[in-house]
Amino acid sequence: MISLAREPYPSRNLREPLLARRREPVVWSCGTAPEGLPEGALASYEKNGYFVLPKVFTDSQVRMMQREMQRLLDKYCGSHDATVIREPGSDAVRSLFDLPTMSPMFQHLACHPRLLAFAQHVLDSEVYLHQSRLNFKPGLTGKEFFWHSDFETWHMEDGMPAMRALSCSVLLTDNDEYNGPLLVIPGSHKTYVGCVGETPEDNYKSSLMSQTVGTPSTEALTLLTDQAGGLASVKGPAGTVVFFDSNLLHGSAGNISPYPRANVFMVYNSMENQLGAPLHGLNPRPEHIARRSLIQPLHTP
Ligand code: 6CS
Ligand code: FE
Repeated sequence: MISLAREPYPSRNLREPLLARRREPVVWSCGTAPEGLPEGALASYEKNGYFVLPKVFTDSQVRMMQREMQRLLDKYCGSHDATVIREPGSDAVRSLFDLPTMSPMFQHLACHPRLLAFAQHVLDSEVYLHQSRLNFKPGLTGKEFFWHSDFETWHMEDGMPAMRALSCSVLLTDNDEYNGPLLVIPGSHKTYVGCVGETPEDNYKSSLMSQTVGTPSTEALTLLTDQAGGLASVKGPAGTVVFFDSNLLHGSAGNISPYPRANVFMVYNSMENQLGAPLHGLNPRPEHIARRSLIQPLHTP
């Protein structure tokens, strides 16, 4: 009798929320840590699911990236291109997806030696960009990102097989307590939260503005926050880099400060973890959200 492989991370077709234990390691490599990482960085990342590297980029490098960000904003602010996501209830640009196709500078950023070395070490393989985006969270109009696990979406809607991906956020503005910094539940990356609620057709057309499907239950959020001993906010000056695991529960509040909270997000996926078929018969999401074709490993220039 051959038993069918059970789905290790079920979601979206559940009658009630579910918690499952993570099957994969957090840090895949057992080798020597990449150069330049502070002592204990990988242990902290393994335990908490995220790690903050302050001021990786100098003020002049940040200014260069801010000018490039403004160039892209000016170019796309009136565009109907699918890579442009607007804020709910306003025309303000919320996100720009697929940065390397828009900007050689952000393609170069994805191959930055310190960013790439961290991703290749943690994922213990060559890596490629599964997704990239600029989240602008404009002052006064930037709305929240409710609690979610990116992996839950990427597993369900993109067919990402395993938790062998990570996000790298480069802060292009200061992220402080006023402008909606990233909030995380430390340690939540070790528990997979299966969510109730069917996935609508073309869900991404609304979920990137406001996610309502694939969001953890109140009980799950409360339990994992209790276990963590509380939430953490990821604050830092522009030029700071934050790495976080694909399954870490995170979100961010709306920005009612008059200043933007603009960050680049790049998702490094292992070359051994390329996308398969989405679950529940969903149609694959577009390439600018989830890369499927022409996949080449990233290398430092
Ligand atoms: O659907 C996605 O892939 C996106 N959704 C969120 C809220 N975070 C990750 C990613 O940008
Ligand atoms: Fe996310």
